[in-house]
This record gives sequence, C-alpha cells and structure tokens, in this order.
Amino acid sequence: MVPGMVIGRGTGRRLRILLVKPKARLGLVHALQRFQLLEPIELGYLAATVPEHDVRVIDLRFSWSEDAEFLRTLCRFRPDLVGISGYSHEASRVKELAGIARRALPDCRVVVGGHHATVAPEDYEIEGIDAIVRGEGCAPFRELVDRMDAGEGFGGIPAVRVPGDGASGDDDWPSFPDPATMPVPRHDLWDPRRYFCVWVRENARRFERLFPPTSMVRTSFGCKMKCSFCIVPKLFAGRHQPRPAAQVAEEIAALPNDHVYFCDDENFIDEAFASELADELERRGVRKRYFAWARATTVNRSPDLFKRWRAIGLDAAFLGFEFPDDEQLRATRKGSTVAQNEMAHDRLRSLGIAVHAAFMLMPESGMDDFARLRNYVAGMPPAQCSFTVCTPSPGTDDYQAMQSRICVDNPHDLHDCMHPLVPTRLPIKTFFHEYGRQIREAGKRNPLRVQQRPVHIGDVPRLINAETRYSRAFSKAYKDFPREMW
Ligand code: B12
Ligand code: SF4
Repeated sequence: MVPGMVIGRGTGRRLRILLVKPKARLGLVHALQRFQLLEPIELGYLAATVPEHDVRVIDLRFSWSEDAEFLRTLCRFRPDLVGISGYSHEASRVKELAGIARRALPDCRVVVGGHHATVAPEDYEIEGIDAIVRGEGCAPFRELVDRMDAGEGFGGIPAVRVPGDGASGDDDWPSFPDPATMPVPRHDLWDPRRYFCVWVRENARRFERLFPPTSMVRTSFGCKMKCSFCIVPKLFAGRHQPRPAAQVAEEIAALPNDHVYFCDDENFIDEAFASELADELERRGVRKRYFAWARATTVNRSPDLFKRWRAIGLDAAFLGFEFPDDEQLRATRKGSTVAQNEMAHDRLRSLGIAVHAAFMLMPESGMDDFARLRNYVAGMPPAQCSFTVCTPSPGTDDYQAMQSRICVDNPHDLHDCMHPLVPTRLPIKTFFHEYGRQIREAGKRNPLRVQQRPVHIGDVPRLINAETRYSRAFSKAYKDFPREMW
C-alpha cells in the first residue's frame, strides 16, 4: 500500500508497464553526464503508484544503440502501457520512441510526461501518443492505469491531455498536490551502483573516490522566489511544500548508496522543516553524505542550520550566483546581491561545506563580458563552477518575451540551457570558444585542484576522459546550429 495514496480500483489483472528514460540528443548533455548521471527518480515515483502491476524501467542513457535496445525490450516484455519521460531537449527523442512503440505494438498505449509535457503539451499532439500528462504525474498516472485496466478511455482526467480531443481541462497550470499524498518513490527498479555524481568537497581525504554511487531524494517541492528566467515559480505557484520529514528520513535511511543528491529546488528555505529533517535523520542514526541546492540568502539567514547539516553530512551546496553584477541580478529578480553571494560562499566554506557556484552567460555576452566573468571567478575563493546560458524556460514570461527573437527552427531541441536560442553578439563559433575557455579557466578554482589532493588512482583516467570530452563537446557545439550562423 502506498502511503497516503488513494489506491486504484484494480480488476486483479496484472498489467505490464514499461517506463522509459530517453537518451538525450545533444553532445553537451552527454558530456555533462560523464560528471553526473542521476537516478530516473520520476519513474520511481510513477512506479510506486501501481504496486499491483508489473513495472520495469529502462534507462536508455546507458545505451549505445537506444532504438534497438528499446525495440528489443518492447518485443520481449510486451508491455500494455509505455510511459516516457522527457525534458524539452529530449522531446524529439520522446516522439521517436513513441513512434517505435506504436509500430512495434499497435495495441500498447503510450503516455508521456515530464517537464516538456508540462510546459509545451501541444508539442506532443502526435499520432503515436495516447495521453500527455502535465505536472506532477502520480495521481494522473494511477488513473490512466486504472482506466486501461477497466478498458476505459483516457478522456476527462485532470492534467491529462488526449491528442485529438482538443485541450481537455489542461489549459491552466496543473496544481501541485499535497506532498503527503504522494508515494515514496521506488529505488529498486534500477541498479543503484550505476548512478553517480562527481563529489567535490572541502578537505577531502587523500585518494577519496571522486564518482561515488549516488542516490537521489526529493525532500520538498517548489521555491518561494520568483526569478524571471525560472519555471519553478509557475510549476509550484510560488510555494515551497515539504514532504513529511519522517517519511523522507525513512526513505534516506533505506537507500543503498551512502551519497545522496537532493533534487529539491531549495532544500533549506523552510528552516523549521530542514531542522526537523535533521532531527529525524539523527534520531535514526543515518550517516550519509549530502549535496543540496540552497540560496545565498538562505545561507546568510540561517548559518546555524548549515552548521547542523554539516555535522550530519552536508558536503557541498549548489549556490546560484548567476551574475557577478547587481544590476543583472536585479533585472532577473534573483533576490540576492553579489555581496550576499560572496558572504554565503565564505560562510559555507568556513563550515567546511564546499560550494558549487552556478553562473549564467547571456547570449549578448561579448568578449568584455566573458573576460569580466573570467576575472571574477579567478578572484573567488575555491568553488566548483558551472556555467549555463540564460534560456528562459517555455512557460515563463521571459520566454514569451524572447519568442520573436528565437533564431533556430526547433528551440525545444536545443533547450539544455547551454545553447543560446536567440542571436548571440559574438559569432556562434566564437561564443562557444569563449564558453569553453570560461569552463577550463574556472576549473583551476575547483577545490580539488586548489588543494592538490591526490585522486583515487581508479578515478584518474575517468576524470581525464570526462574533462576531455566536455571540452571537446564545447568546441563542437556550434555545429548544432544552422551552418549560416557559424
Ligand atoms: C534535479 C534536477 C536535475 C538533475 C538531474 C535529475 C535527473 N534525474 O537526471 C541534474 C542537476 C543533473 C539536472 C540536469 C539538467 N537539468 Co535539471 N532539474 C532538476 C530539478 C531541480 C528537479 C528534477 C527532478 O528530479 N524532480 C523530481 C521528480 C520526481 O520530479 P519530475 O521530474 O518533475 O517528475 C514528475 C512529473 O514531471 C511527472 N513525470 C515525469 N516524467 C513522467 C513520465 C510519465 C509517463 C508521466 C505520466 C509523468 C511524468 O511525474 C513525476 C513524478 O512526480 C528540475 C526543476 C524542477 N523543480 O522540476 C530541473 C529541470 C528539470 N532541469 C532542467 C534542465 C534544463 C536541465 C539541464 C538541461 C540543465 C543543464 N544544462 O545542466 C540538465 C540536463 C539533464 C538531462 N539528463 O537531460 C529544466 C528543464 C526545462 C525543460 N523545459 O525541459 C528544469 C525544469 C530546471 C528549470 N528551472 O528550468 N537537473
Ligand atoms: S532560480 Fe532557484 S531561487 Fe530562483 S525561482 Fe528558480 S528555484 Fe527559486
């Protein structure tokens, strides 16, 4: 029985359900996945809603020949229902996989969900797809399975669009359910040792493993802030909703891996909840290592909370620095300043928590902007840095505003927050050259390099390989754009 969930009206028939995580098309995403490849937890959530059925997960990110592997699995398992998840940059692949399933098993129903379905459901209105689920998928998925089981159609389910039926009740943003009504996700449908995250921390031990097997946990949903480029305020109506702390602690305690990547939008914004979760973990004697996302303003407001979390295993925190410039931070309604970002960075480091500093480039960035950001990062205390290009998500007002300037045929295909979608000030080849240089230079500030601690011998070739491929992917990324833009 799934905690809190309304259990369906099953007929006793055991349906075969195949849940699919697609492989991305873009080289930059593949390169990123050499540093970080995390569990398909969204599929674990869906699977947990239908415990009486035979559910399998196929993660095509590991596959060298994904269409053939998908087809093989379809032919062997012969699912009654295929569910495919996808971000926007994966949407074309999702549609191709749906087509493969339809041709191989014409009676099998195909449903899609995930971020792209939520923000651009119309893009999935194609013949091979039977239902498009928007927003949080557990309750709609349960209902879809029940309808299949009962031999009924998919029409009229809240947050579900049926291609060909016209927009069926999904015109508004789907509302997010009470997290207490959601199931605990299944983590047993994949091999937990295959998923990892590069683990950078302050004062790491010599020869410590750099790519430990990592599990993913979500403790809360949403964020109270309203950064203009971000879809999260729309997805969760500007609210932050924690899960029941005891339930999260139980989930963490039962995880097979010692390293945990929290996939919340902000883990500590609700101080009372974050303290309660720390209590629950402590009470159970859970000893794991954690990586979490936090806002600089939260760190500055609640330093004691971070001290507490450091004591129970918080190794690193992801801080959205975004820009080294207050004016840009104000323009995007980030709600923090450069000085606040720097204060948070110092505070975390003084507690022994490593910082992952995330910056954004603008398509309009010129040589002077790249140089300014490079200099800023070179002068920072050690941090693991990442850089994205500001590409507002479909569904945000910023996306609406930039739509008339979009310069590629299918912007969804390039929506990985690393490809600019509007004309760049620099020629696109030069833009990516500078982008790659930015990453290489920032790599020198990584705590791993600054501390010069010896890496585990088994990780050396892996690290060199990941860095080489990452760098190569940036030098080739301009080729993802039409030739006339090179
Ligand atoms: C954690 C996270 C990551 C993790 C990886 C997560 C993973 N499993 O691989 C990391 C840090 C690696 C990452 C990387 C990236 N991410 Co990310 N990430 C997130 C974050 C914060 C949470 C996602 C998550 O895991 N949620 C937990 C699960 C349980 O929820 P869920 O995915 O929403 O799934 C539910 C529903 O969507 C639905 N559902 C999902 N699939 C399906 C399928 C079916 C059939 C059905 C019925 C329902 C359904 O039901 C699920 C259960 O509740 C979101 C922001 C957010 N709040 O959503 C951004 C987000 C998803 N990421 C985004 C992006 C752009 C990226 C990157 C491209 C960015 C980059 N350059 O680094 C990369 C690419 C990664 C990739 N593999 O393609 C965007 C996606 C935008 C879009 N329109 O596609 C988001 C929304 C961030 C944003 N603010 O714009 N990300
Ligand atoms: S960017 Fe981060 S802080 Fe801003 S709204 Fe999105 S999740 Fe919240």
